[in-house]
Amino acid sequence: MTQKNAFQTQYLADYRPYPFRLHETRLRFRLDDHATVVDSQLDLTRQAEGPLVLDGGAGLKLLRLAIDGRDLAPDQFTREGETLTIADSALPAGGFTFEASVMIDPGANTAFEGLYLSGGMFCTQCEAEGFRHITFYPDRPDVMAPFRVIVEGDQPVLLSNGNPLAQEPGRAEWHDPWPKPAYLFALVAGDLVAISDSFTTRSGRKVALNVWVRPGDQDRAGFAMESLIKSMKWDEDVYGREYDLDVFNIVAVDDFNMGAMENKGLNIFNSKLVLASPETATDADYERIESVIAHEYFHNWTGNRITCRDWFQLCLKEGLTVFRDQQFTSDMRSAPVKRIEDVQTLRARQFREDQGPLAHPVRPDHYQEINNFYTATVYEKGAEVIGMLKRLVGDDGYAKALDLYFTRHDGHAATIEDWLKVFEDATDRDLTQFKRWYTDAGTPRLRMDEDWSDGRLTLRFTQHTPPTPGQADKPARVIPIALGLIGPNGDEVRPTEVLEMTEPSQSFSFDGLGARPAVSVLRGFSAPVVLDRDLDDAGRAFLLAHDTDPFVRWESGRGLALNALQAMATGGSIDAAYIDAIGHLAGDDTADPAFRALCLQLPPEDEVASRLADAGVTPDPDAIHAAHGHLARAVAEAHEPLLDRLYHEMKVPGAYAPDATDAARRALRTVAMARLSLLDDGARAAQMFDTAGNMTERFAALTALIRAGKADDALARFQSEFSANRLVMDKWFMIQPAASRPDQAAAITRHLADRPDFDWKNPNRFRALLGGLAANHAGFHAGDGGGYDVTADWLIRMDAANPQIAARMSSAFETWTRYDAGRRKKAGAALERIAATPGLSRNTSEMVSRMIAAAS
Ligand code: B3K
Ligand code: ZN
Repeated sequence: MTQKNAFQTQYLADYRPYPFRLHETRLRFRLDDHATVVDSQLDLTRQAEGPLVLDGGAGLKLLRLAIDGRDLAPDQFTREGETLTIADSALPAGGFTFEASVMIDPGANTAFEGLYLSGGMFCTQCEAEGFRHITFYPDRPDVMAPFRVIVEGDQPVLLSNGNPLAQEPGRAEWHDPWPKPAYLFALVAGDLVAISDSFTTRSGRKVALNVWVRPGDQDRAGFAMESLIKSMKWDEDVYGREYDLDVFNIVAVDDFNMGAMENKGLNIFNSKLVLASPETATDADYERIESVIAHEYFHNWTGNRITCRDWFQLCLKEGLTVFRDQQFTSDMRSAPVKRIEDVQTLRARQFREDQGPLAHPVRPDHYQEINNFYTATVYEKGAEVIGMLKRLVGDDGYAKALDLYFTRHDGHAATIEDWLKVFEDATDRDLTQFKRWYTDAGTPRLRMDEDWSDGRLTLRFTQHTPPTPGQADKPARVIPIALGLIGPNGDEVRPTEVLEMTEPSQSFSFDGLGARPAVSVLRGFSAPVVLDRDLDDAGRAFLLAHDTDPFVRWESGRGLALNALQAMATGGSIDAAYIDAIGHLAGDDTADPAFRALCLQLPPEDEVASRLADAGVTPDPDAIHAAHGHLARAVAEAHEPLLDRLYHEMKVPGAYAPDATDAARRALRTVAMARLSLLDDGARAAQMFDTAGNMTERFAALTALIRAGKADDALARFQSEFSANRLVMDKWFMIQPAASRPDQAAAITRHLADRPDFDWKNPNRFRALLGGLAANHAGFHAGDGGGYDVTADWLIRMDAANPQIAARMSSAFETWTRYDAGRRKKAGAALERIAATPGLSRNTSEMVSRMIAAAS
């Protein structure tokens, strides 16, 4: 990828081990809003030639440096940029203790990296490279040590990693015996209350569990605790992994750059992923809380006990931990529904990334700013790659390989090569070709052609991966293709088998078939590829009705919808095949309501644009938006009585429960309501908004009212009812730009940004508003450039306060080269304006220069 900016690029090929071994880290914090003092002692031994270099940000005010208790003179060290180098002459030959005292200003830290204040509470975020803003340290994941931490401050609760030692008012001492890199360090101090429980591990260790929240939030923390206990049990049952400390603490904070962080024994969470009550959280929020609590907990083994050698290996912990949290959710809820949801996310985020200038391999080999690589490719595609591996080696092979991984690499910082080697050793397979999934960017296109003669079906597959930045030609990959055959009467004539494609082009034959079967291919989405096959609408409708694989059923309906939308967005008319087929499915009371709800949803407008771009057609966002509206309305008109029946029958009686069964009914009911509100001028939506006792239905109703242009009253009531609840107000800020008419979205965004409660430095609030606009495809890409402009204005402003958030949000522009010349000119100008901002961060600078490079 071309980079034209002043920042340095880091390369995987340049990895060198740290020349010192770190035996123990001792820290003492004397907390103060603007003058926190951090004393550190590191016990080191030289392992190889090379200077003692420590990382340390410009914000560290140096008070003292010493070796073995003797202060260093100014000529014994140099500080340059973000590094501190100690002169070799100051170091004893064997082991020694390096000491530093620094002063930092948490109250001025708006980047929320390192130690900062959130609503008066001290907290930390150290992954990836935040610890260097706390003190001088070898801030790299392959330097691991046990930690002893003393926290002094007048806050009632003082937390750090590991087990508590002495605790007295104003002072707490913690010991984490498990060697860990600095990115897993955490400290929290504040006025907090806990809901507490305990878990006894299968070997009998009793673990104290706490979910810490601000006073008043306790009644919304119970679901997080239940989720934690389920996760601990599941990891023992399925992966044989036990927890390894006496306490496990979770803390909810309001200002947090991401979802959550897996610090050893002290997970820190964005409060939106902890706090939930029926009145304030949707079913989707509950499901997400359950899965993120699990994800962070699972990191205790996949990430913490076994960490990454360097940040290029990020997918080693993230891909695997996402894969594990997906398995967990499948086990807790409905596996087919979870698989379809994961594929939806993958396509909406990762395929989109792969199609544009930000495409990169699951394991990148260079970066400027690692925080820009916490992406859908590293996470979600990283998980898909593990799913393929499991499919190829089978469940037993996978279990053997994972056991070997845990025994061989426990306590180490590992690489993707180490990961693949355990599979090779455990299963006797050569994974050289498979490794391309880690090193080559891009989504393969897989074409299937069928030939039928004399009872023999021949399937010819051809694969091709389009070029991505810096990678022009890509050799063939191993593609596991799960496949089954369905006879003309709807019976499965061959159950699922996995074909292993390894060549650019390859054929597979099936003999002895009485009649030509329908091919159910890529079952369960067995590989993250774009499948291309000549299948007419009747063929798709047949699979939607008869396939035994729920993913392919859903996919067939989606194929019909995409064909219809594509035709309508380029001047064609409404497609009856889709409308008929979807009616049959929606009315099938034997099918899971969640599955029917998923089938009733239309593919997102952005995905229609992507598909048109793939086919070489310049997408017109307004035409796609209009087609979307027409098709949704046509479904409503054709099936009004059925939708009305579902609206009534799917109402869940009794008290709200966030489980999959009830959530499924609400999903089908709310999608029926949304379709009907296109015909009844929002009447059913207004009724649902008034009477619903839970946020799932209220929020769905509010969304439908905005789409119907009837939301003024509901928005005002929602705002006055929830003005004191930040998380609910984030939904209010998000849905207005997201669901409003595209030609009004930018103006609505500007208007909301002027409100005093648009607390833009809070990442959730900022993401709600600007992310809401970005989610409105035709609104963000409005022809007058208004969506681009308001986004650029706010990215520039945010970059000066919080570079990570600005850089991440800049990916709203990642598809900009798909569109017509007029839009490209406006989006390009907005990107240039961001790039030209004086003092722009490395984070945002890298993102915009990669996106601008796509134009040339
Ligand atoms: N590991 C953290 C993400 C850290 C992001 C740093 N910019 C959360 C997670 O994936 O579990
Ligand atoms: Zn993670």
